Amino acid sequence: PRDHTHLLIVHLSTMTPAQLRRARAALETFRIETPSWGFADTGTRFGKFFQDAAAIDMNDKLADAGHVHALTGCCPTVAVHVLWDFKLGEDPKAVARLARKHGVKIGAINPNLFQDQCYKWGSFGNNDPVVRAAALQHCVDSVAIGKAVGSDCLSLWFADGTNYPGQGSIRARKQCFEESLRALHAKLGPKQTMLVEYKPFEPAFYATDIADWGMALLLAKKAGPRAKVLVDTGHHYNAQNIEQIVAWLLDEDMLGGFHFNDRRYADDDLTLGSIDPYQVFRIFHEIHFFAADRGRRPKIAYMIDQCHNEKPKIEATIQTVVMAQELYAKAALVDHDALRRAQASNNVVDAELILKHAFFTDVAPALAAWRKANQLPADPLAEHRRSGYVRAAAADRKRRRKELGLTQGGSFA
Ligand code: AFD
Ligand code: MN
Ligand code: MN
Repeated sequence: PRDHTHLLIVHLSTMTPAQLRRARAALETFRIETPSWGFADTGTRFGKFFQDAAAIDMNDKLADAGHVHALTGCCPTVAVHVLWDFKLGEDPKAVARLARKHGVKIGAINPNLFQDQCYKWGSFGNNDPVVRAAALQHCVDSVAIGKAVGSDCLSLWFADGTNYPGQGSIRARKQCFEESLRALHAKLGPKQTMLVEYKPFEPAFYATDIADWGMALLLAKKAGPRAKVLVDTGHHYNAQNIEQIVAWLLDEDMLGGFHFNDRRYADDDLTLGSIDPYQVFRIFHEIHFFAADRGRRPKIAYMIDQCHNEKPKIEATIQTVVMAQELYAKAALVDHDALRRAQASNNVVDAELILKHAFFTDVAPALAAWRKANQLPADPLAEHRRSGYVRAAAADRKRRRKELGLTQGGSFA
């Protein structure tokens, strides 16, 4: 048998020409969406700390997103939050034009079902049918915004849940969600999909109504054929195997997309790959392996959902984008034929080393070649720092914040 001992000391190996081509091909199609809220001042429930260069309004957010896309070349769309990004009564097409002015387009539309006082006892899970109807109307209005700006994705996260045993009927709330999601699905445009996101806890601390992937899958299936599941990488218990969930959803054709972030403990919204890059690699491996087995690349909305409270916001976003590209390209290098052989023969060590070998292969030359071919800076972060963009934004926005009297803020976006 071929001597594999050289694989045991997995070192940063260089790509073969064939691997370079595979990594390049992966980079050609990889796109990831930045979140408008990632550029604005955010905080925790314990407080919000301003950054001078943080975006104040939608024009700032789209300018920052456009700047990141111009530097990295793979973030042409921006996820928006309806209440934070669209002033009530404002023509959504004006926002779409603003996005185009900055070289980006509007991506996923996120209704806001967790801030208004009327949602104190929940939105779709509220036991008051009047509030449930208001929440559904807000989502239907968000669908209309999506149609107006040319977005094909409605991204639904519900903070709904209960904090104490006995507080609410778990089954009655489940049925309320089934009813409202089905009603919402009926309002989708012909090309729109709705992504149902799950989260085990926070802000509800006893029973979150859509707490795990099984609940999200069931609700999406019952809502209709264009409802899928959204996997937020921060929305799992530490012991959970996220790539296993991803593989199941892929096999059911129910994986709609991701909200990428990293975490040490919970929904910490840290920059992707800052804690566990190998986990993200394994998620991308399941997607590449699925595509190889099926002979088609699944349509998946790769989106970032992070809040940068300490890191400079644009630097953190560039870091996340480049890390995502790198891990996606690495995962594309897994030798699927060798892996299938190793799996078939229960060769556990080789099977694992086949993944590790790809993970430890240096894909920088592929990124460099792709950037060169697309007239992009060789080092997006260095170029950003050289550009003086933050210094100019900080001066402008500090002045405007003062004029607007924006001195104290809530504890979130
Ligand atoms: C918070 C929630 C959830 C949601 C995001 C944007 O935990 O991830 O997708 O806000 O609304 O992070
Ligand atoms: Mn999310
Ligand atoms: Mn979250």
